[in-house]
Amino acid sequence: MKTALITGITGQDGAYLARHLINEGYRVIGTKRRSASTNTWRLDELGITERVELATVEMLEFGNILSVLQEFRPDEIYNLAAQSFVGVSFEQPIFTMEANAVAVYRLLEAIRIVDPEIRLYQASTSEMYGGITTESCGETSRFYPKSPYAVSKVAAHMATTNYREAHQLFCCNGILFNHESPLRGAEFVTRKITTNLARLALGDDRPLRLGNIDARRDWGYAEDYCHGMHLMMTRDNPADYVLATGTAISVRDFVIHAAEALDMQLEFDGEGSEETAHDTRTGRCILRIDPEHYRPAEVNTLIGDASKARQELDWAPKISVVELAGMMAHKDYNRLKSGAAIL
Ligand code: F7E
Repeated sequence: MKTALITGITGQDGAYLARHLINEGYRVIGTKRRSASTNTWRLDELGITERVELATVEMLEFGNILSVLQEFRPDEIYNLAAQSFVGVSFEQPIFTMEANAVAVYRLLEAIRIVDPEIRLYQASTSEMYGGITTESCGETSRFYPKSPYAVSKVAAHMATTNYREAHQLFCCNGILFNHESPLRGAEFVTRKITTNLARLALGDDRPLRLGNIDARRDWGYAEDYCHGMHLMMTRDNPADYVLATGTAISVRDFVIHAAEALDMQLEFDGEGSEETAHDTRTGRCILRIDPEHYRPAEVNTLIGDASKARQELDWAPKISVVELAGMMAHKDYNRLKSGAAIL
């Protein structure tokens, strides 16, 4: 039986990946930070809370990481723990660098000391490209990070590549474009949209408030992407792979698709921060622009080219962004209707 260690197991990707690895016959250890209460709602929703073992690890403590590797001797580590909010990284750049980049050095050093045969998946991100182009980005495209988050992820990406080359560790960077699901955190734009539209569909009259609705992202379904992470770790040789759908739509279009799934037909009026959207069927205001959600530096468009993953991993996304918006909107509607809290 192989053992996988997942840092950040309580997040969206950690939960889907844990379920996948359990189904593949792995023993799954998940790390969590020391705190009075650990929120396992995603593991609970997937019905796997009792099937994973949780270990308390602080990624800022080298000794802590070292001892957890010595104790569990994992075959594979999936490093998903991060300060993953791009907007927050402008307010907490130093913590973001510590948690997302220096922590990766700790992990790489711990692997080198404990057992250089341990395989590492590092969660890289499309944010590293920074939207300098509207062309699709692949593994060799130039990085131009536009936020402290993206800078930290470029550093982690480069460190991972360097340990692969300098110390011959089996480590892969998965450069994942935006990936969403009903388990996405409610602060990210897709889930913010679906939770708020579900609330409006159930009669609440406070409009959804968004920032830049013309930003375009290549949104895929998170579960598909977690299968891709595992495929990278099953190769004979380590390499980096982009996972993406190859299609980008705007935040505005995501709102339209999610609204349609809840029987709302939106019409937009006005411009810039004065723009609003109403439901043509009821006349109700559904969306307002709130400049508070604008970012100091915005990534306008991100589109990924996953042809290497298609060819070498036989990986392809199975769910389109329209299906994804509908799935998330319906799930949030049903959650709210049954009185469940939005987490
Ligand atoms: O923003 C715009 C916002 O926060 C998407 C993380 O998983 O994916 C994620 O990063 C877009 C941006 O995700 C609101 O300005 C408009 O252009 O959902 P998001 P993100 O920043 O793309 C990458 C791949 C990661 O690696 C990250 O960890 O939507 N937007 N209005 C808004 N965004 C938010 N959050 N809230 C708004 O009200």
